Amino acid sequence: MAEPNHARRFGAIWLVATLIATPLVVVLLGPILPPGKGSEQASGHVTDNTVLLAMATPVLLLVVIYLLYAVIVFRQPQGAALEGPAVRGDSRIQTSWIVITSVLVLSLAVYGTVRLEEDGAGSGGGPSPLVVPSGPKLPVQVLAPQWAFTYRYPTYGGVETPHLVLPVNQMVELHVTSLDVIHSFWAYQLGVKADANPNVDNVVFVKPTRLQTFEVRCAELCGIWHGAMFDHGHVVSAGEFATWIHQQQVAFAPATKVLPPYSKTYLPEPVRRGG
Ligand SMILES: [Cu+2]
Repeated sequence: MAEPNHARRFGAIWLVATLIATPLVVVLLGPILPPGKGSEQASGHVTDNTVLLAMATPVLLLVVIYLLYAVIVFRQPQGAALEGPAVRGDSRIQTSWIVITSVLVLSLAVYGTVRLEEDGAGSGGGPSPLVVPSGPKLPVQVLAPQWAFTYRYPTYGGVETPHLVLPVNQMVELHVTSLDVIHSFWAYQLGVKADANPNVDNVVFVKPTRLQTFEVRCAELCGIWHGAMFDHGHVVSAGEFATWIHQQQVAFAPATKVLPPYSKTYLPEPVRRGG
């Protein structure tokens, strides 16, 4: 009995499975991928995760279907000792393996670079980010002392607040810095993560696109209460923000007076407190 053309048969099964599964993955799983669509940057992450998943689906199918195909079709008959043809030295398989994997990896590197270059993708861009979004921006300084973030609003008299509140649909320019050891500011639902290093002004842009409560965590081991460096922030309407920031200015007026003047970075906290 003549052997069927396994490569062609397997290729056809894989192609059909890929053509069915990849759109399903994009349509059904894409919308529920993390971190959700809480900001323009977070929505960008969802898009990126969808692209990665769509590219990974044919690869996963290749491995799983080949495994099943081999188990079913290449099963050793009872009592027989058959040897298949050696794949080693097959230049077609070697060439396509190297070409396909190289194209996949290099195209992902290009895609990632382009996406980062477009808007910073919610990551810290250092003191002078390569790309600065156009239009008005609300500057907010994120201060990371051990073990609670605080927030300073330089355009509102430099008031420093214990919680982060942001107006919706407003581009925010976060200036992340530390007053002691290294921390990392991570606002999960906003798709923002930026290192907080002492003496460094790490700038990250984010535009929240819906009213929400989001989580803020420290994402860099920073001492014994690192795990408790956790808080909730809020995205509110422009009107609510105006009311809130005014209340903060009034409530913290005595504290604002004794704070050091607003600056991109500060001396370490013990010096700051002792001033
Ligand atoms: Cu920390």
